[in-house]
Amino acid sequence: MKTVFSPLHNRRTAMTELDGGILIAPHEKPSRAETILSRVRQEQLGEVLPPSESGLGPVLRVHTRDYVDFLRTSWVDWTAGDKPGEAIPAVWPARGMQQRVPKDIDGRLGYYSFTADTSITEGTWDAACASANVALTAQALVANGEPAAFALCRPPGHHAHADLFGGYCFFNNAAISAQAFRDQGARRVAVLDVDFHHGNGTQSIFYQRDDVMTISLHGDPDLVFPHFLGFEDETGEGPGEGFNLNLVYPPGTPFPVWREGLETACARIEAYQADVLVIALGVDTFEQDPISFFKLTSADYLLMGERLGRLNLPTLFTMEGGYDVDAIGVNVVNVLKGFEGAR
Ligand code: OKP
Ligand code: MG
Ligand code: ZN
Repeated sequence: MKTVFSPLHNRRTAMTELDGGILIAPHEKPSRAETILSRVRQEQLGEVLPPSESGLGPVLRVHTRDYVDFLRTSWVDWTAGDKPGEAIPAVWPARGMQQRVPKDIDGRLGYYSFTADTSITEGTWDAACASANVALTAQALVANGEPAAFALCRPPGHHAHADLFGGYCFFNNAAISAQAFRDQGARRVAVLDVDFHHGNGTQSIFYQRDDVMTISLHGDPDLVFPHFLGFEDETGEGPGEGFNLNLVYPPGTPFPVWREGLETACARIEAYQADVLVIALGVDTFEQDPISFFKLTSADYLLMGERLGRLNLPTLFTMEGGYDVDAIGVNVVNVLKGFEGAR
């Protein structure tokens, strides 16, 4: 299958991630994308294409205008205040407080975020736009008849809500792509999130809708990020009731157990009669991942891909997490090769 990749991902090079009470070098770093790209080339997965410029139209189908404006201007606003470091939110409109957009940049950072782990930096806007363009270019390949395509997105997207950044995510590339499929005539779109973390942004964006089904397998939010969404009793709301599914697993979960969840997910997607499938592809389920607690092996990713391929749907893969850079290329390309082997 074809891969879409932009070197502009590199504009997202943060120095800081607030973790464990100190500022560490971010887990979500440029070498992640470069390692995946090398492996795609080494394994001759297929042609590697640059993105075309999609403009903000398709982004604004999912994200609010004020959020997009905030992201575009946040770095300039931050530096205008003579701040010495990267832009890190530190105050939020919590329970009992006003939900108003403040003028001051510190207030706006909190209003438009849900975490402090994701510092905004000079090139973040450019990279987030490039990442959305990568997703939309791969989406167009699938819409125009390719059986599958790989959007090598960076930064990732699945934690981003309509008007919130966090968890290393700014634009929700999977959601933007799912909406683009709908806008181009697909009747039912399924988004399956196999990243270790709950796809809270994607769930939230489509929670009240029945035209995009959202399913995520992930670590129990009682124990791990994003902590405040992703529980199994979240099944959708209003017209969306029954069109969201969360499959939650404990520390140490190995592939044979995780795979049962994948079977459940696949059965739901088949019953839904989806026209097209978006896979939010994170490989932080890996046994050596530094921030996660599942126990998948590199060989397991071949089997994961093979099962996804047997759904026999036009499929877009958007890249999400995975933080063991030594294995990320092998693991991602194993999913894609397993997928192609099944068709
Ligand atoms: C992004 B993706 C805890 C920091 C939490 C958030 C993890 C975001 C994962 N000290 N970091 O889903 O892979
Ligand atoms: Mg997930
Ligand atoms: Zn993740």
